[in-house]
Amino acid sequence: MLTLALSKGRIFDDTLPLLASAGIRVADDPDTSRKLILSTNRPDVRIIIVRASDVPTYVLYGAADVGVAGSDVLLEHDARHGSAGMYRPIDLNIARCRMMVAVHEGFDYEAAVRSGARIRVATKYVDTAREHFAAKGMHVDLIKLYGSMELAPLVGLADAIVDVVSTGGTLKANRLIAVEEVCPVSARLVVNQAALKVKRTEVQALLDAFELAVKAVP
Ligand code: PRT
Ligand code: MG
Repeated sequence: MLTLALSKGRIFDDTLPLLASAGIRVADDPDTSRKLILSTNRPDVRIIIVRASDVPTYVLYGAADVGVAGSDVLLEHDARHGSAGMYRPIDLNIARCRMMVAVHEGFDYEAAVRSGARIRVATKYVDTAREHFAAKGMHVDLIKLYGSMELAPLVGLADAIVDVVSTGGTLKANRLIAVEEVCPVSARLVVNQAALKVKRTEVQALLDAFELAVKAVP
C-alpha cells in the first residue's frame, strides 16, 4: 500500500491532474466528504487528508510514504527540525505564490531598515522569518500566529508580517503593502527515505509519472 498525504484546498486540487496522469483517480472529494482516508481506483494507493503544515510530519514518520507540501511549509519544517529523513525530488510547480514581508501602507519600512529600528513581525513562519531578517542584519521581535496574519498590523500587534501572497488581493483589501520578497514558493513532492528503499518500485513509478506530468505543463 502506498499512502500519499495531501492537504485539502489548492494542494489537493492542483495535485489531482498529476495523479490522473499517473493513472490514479480519487474516489471521494475532501471538500464534501468528511473522510480523512480517501481510496482511489488503485487498491494499492490511498490518500490521507492532513493540515498543510502537518504533511512533512506524516512523511517524516512514515505514516505517509509520499506527500505534497508547499516549499514555505518545508522551509519552516527544516529550519526547526533539519532536512533529514525526507527526499524532495520534484518541484511540482503548483500552488505557486511568494513569501513576502508586508506592512501597513502608513508604515515606512525602508526608514525602519535604514535607522536600524527594532520592529515587531507577526508570522506563522517564525524560523524562516528569523533567518531572513538575521541575514539582513535586522533586529526583529517575532510573534507567532497561526493564521490571518494580515490582521496583525491593523490592530497594532505588529509592524510587519511575513506571509505568502498569491494575487495580492488580501493585502490590498487590508491596506497592506508587500515591501520585500523572502522567497518564491511552490509545492514539492516529498518522499519518506525508508519508503524509497522498501517500496522502491511503487514510489519510483509515481515519481516518474509526476515528473513527466510536470514537464508536460508549459
Ligand atoms: O489552512 P491551514 O491553516 O490548514 O494551512 P494553510 O493555510 O497553510 O493551507 P492552504 O491550503 O491554504 O495552503 C497550502 C499551501 O498553498 C501553502 O503552504 C502555500 O505553499 C500554497 N499557497 C499558494 C498559498 C497561497 N498560494 C495563498 N494565497 N497559501 C496560502 N495563501 C493565503 C495567503 O496567505 C492569503 O492569506 O491565501 C490568502 C489569499 O491570498 P491572495 O494573495 O490571493 O489574496
Ligand atoms: Mg489556509
